Amino acid sequence: MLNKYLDIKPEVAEALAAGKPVVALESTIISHGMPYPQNVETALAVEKIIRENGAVPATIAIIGGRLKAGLTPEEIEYFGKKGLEITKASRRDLAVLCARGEDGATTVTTTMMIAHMAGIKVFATGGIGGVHRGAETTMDISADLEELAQTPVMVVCAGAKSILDLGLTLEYLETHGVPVIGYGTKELPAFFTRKSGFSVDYRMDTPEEIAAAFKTQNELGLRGGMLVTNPIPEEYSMDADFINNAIADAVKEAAEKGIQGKETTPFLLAKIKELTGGNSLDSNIQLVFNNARLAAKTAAAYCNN
Ligand code: PSU
Ligand code: MN
Repeated sequence: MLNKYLDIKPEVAEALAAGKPVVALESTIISHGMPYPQNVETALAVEKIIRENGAVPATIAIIGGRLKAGLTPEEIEYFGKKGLEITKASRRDLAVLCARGEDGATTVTTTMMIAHMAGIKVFATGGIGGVHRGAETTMDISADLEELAQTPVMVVCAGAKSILDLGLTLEYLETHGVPVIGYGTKELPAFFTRKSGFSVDYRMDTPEEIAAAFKTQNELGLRGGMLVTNPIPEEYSMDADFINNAIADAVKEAAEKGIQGKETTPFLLAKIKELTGGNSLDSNIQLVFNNARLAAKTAAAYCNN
């Protein structure tokens, strides 16, 4: 029996029933990750790219207390326009939002949860949350890592921004048994840049190879997801010093202002955008497109496997 709080969009339900590829997409990136109207334009363009690459898109969100696997263009517009007014929903928020009949923008965590309830295997986004710098005293570790540890959904991203401690993030994923794959690279990409100085666990060069590894993980009965990191295309990658200076300033300001809890990541992302201007937004959009292409091809390979 499907979850009584879950609504699967008919097109998505039909694709899943027919064993066709579906790719999940998150809604926090729409409401909290980019400004209006670029957020809506990007979300709609990402869906189009997924279709062009042979899969059905399912943008995930919570609307009026319903868990939605697949949004209409009108619902995407609604999320984009409301922006920061919508509650950023992590695992701990899910029950309260459903019980109250409220809206929620799903993070990587809740998008994985709802994708899994619906039977979707592959999810594309920009960047994931992780272990924050200074976590040894703040204990600020994103719930995204716990979800990767327990929910069998593949997350295709461009690595993580160095607003995080990338070394500690990798250690945490290792402890929890989450394989970290580099697409065409042995180096963990750092979102705006292709390099980070850290290594992934395995390099894979085709969607088929990634799909086969994830299928095997599922067939072995191993719980947990897989993190596929896809470097930003060279032509959109940013100057490492420029972006890292902006990140350092953002982290410093967050500490000075006493920003904490769920506000930390949105604050840092907004600050970096302010400091780096339109360039970083353009790069951000392009890397999401790039991840959508890889996720659609990998979902298709998973279904043919
Ligand atoms: N990192 C980004 N862009 C984002 C996010 C993280 O570069 O949009 C969002 C994602 O929705 C992610 C969430 O799941 O922030 C993590 O928030 P937190 O660090 O509070 O767990
Ligand atoms: Mn946090």
